[in-house]
Amino acid sequence: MKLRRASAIIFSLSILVLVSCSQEKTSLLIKKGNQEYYLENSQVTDSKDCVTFSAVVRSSGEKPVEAEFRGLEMTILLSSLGIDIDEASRITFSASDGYRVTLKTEEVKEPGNVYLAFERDGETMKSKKQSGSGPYQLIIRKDPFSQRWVKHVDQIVIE
Ligand SMILES: Nc1nc2c(c(=O)[nH]1)N[C@H]1C(S)=C(S)[C@@H](COP(=O)(O)O)O[C@H]1N2
Ligand SMILES: [Mo]
Repeated sequence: MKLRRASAIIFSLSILVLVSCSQEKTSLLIKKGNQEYYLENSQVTDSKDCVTFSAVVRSSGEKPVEAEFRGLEMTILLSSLGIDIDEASRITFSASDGYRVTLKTEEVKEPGNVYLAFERDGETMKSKKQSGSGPYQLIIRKDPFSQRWVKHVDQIVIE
């Protein structure tokens, strides 16, 4: 009898572990020198600094469309974490699929240009697995081409 109860407990525990592991984690790593900041999804999406902005999206094989995004301006996200970029020269955005883009700090500092978005047209951006561009996408509003709009950003390195 005891053995049966024990195996029932072990069985339910393993189900619990399986369920929690199958959930996609959407954390973001920001690095500067030996400083490392792991951000949980809610730290980004519930930030008081979130804003809504528009940008023209150019997806391969489609006409450009204006979309409404929600996210954080990069400079504001970094300063809210206490990360100073005044002495930095470049910022690299890497994605889970290996795609990566490096921007000069000056470009990131241009007001109203570089954002990290998590919502498009009122909907949470889906992950690569769910064939979306999220959960985070780098938006460079002044860039007329979208090659540098990194989808599925999971790491930001300041150098
Ligand atoms: N993570 C990631 N981001 C990416 C890419 C990619 O392959 N991986 N492709 C880039 C290119 S070449 C374009 S044109 C835009 C738009 O890609 P889409 O047409 O697949 O939406 O995303 C850019 N960002
Ligand atoms: Mo492209």
